[in-house]
Amino acid sequence: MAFDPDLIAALRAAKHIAVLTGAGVSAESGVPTFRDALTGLWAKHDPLQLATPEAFARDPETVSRWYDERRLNVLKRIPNPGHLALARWQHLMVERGRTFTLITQNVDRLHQSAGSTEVIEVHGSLIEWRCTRTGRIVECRGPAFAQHPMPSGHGGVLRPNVVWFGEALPEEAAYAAQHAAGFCDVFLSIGTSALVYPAAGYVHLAKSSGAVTVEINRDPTPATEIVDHSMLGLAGEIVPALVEAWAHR
Ligand code: BV8
Repeated sequence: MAFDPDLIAALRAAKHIAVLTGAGVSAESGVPTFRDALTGLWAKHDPLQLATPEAFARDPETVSRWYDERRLNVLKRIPNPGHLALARWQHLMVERGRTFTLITQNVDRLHQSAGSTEVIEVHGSLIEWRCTRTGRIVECRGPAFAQHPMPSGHGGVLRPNVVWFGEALPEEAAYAAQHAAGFCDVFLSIGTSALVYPAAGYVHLAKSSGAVTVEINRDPTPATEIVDHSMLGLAGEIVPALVEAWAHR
């Protein structure tokens, strides 16, 4: 796979690289992308209507079932070459005394399974659930919940520790993501429809801060016309080839 020499030169010169990933990076691991997440049983629901605090308040059983089903699916999935290449890239950058910040909208923890560290999860995680009364977070790696919603044991019920539409991003994650986007030399948006804010704004922040911007995505998105380099295709194919091209002089 051939890459624009200017892109490779910019990546090799970069002291700080920031990456934002979306569901497209996990698609090849068998995790439905956010909008496909409703195939089969969930075809009748609109994700924007399910992934909200109002939906959980109105119909906690349906929302709890949907998230528990998604949780059980991601627990069965393994990282794909795209995840593994990003983890390798981070370690090689650190070895070279440079920084590599991975920001993800994904809630499946596959980046961490691939070996990425200090992953900034701007939309939380399906593996963590939290008590609606105390806010206490528990990791849930077990079988399907016996009840929907599950009692937390602390006077509330368990909700997924994800960011729903209309909810603020976790403060620390939002700050770290914005800082990385504003200070990087190269920003890559990979496998995301670039539709959901504030995450979709990071590529614009990077561009206005003088970074070289890159998009790797199966389909064009609103970000496609503003980035410096756009590559259409599968993350599991393009990302490993890009890291290989960057690593070898
Ligand atoms: C906030 C976690 C304010 C949950 C997600 C009107 C009313 C209410 C809110 C708003 C509004 N207008 C705007 C807003 C703000 C809203 C928003 O942006 N809405 C959009 C729809 C317009 N944002 C919010 O509400 C955010 N919060 O604004 O809070 C606030 C401030 C202070 C105090 C209180 C409140 C919170 C947004 C977070 C929502 N949570 N996920 C869950 O998972 O259930 S969003 C979810 O969808 C993802 O996390 C992601 O962010 C988003 C899009 O998903 P993608 O990852 O991009 O996946 P998608 O399926 O869309 O696309 C996949 C892409 O991959 C495709 O382009 C495809 O081509 C590509 N692809 C597929 N396969 C491959 C591939 N590419 C490469 N290789 C492949 N193999």
